[in-house]
Amino acid sequence: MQSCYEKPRFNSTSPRSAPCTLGGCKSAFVGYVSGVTDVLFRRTFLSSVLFVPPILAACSEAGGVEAQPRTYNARGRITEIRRERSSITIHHEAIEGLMPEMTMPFTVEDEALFEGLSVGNDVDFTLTREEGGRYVIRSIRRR
Ligand SMILES: [Cu+2]
Repeated sequence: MQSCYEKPRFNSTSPRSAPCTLGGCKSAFVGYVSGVTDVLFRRTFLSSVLFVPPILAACSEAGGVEAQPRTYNARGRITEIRRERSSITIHHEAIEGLMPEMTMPFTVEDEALFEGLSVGNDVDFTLTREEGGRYVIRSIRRR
């Protein structure tokens, strides 16, 4: 496959391949669909290599969408409240895409979420799975 990057410049004193220029390479890819495709592919590939990593890095630094953990909706019944441990244990129904029905403790980082809750309450709640596998309740309310 011919490409302007490999086309020798016969009128040059340098034996090395010439870089692509409008004047020197135009005839090289006019009429060569595969050549054009190759050039476009190279440009796309180079764009990806050169520009995507900085964009991803910027997202990470800014706390972009990709950095946020997924949120799950769940429901169940409170079986234990350990406010001093920032923990509520809930017998929850199956959480689609996460886990089957079970009784387990959840971390509650926001003190305000404990207000009005008692053992035996049926609740709807949302949780996130943090790095390291910790499950944190983000919102909870009685049904
Ligand atoms: Cu569970």
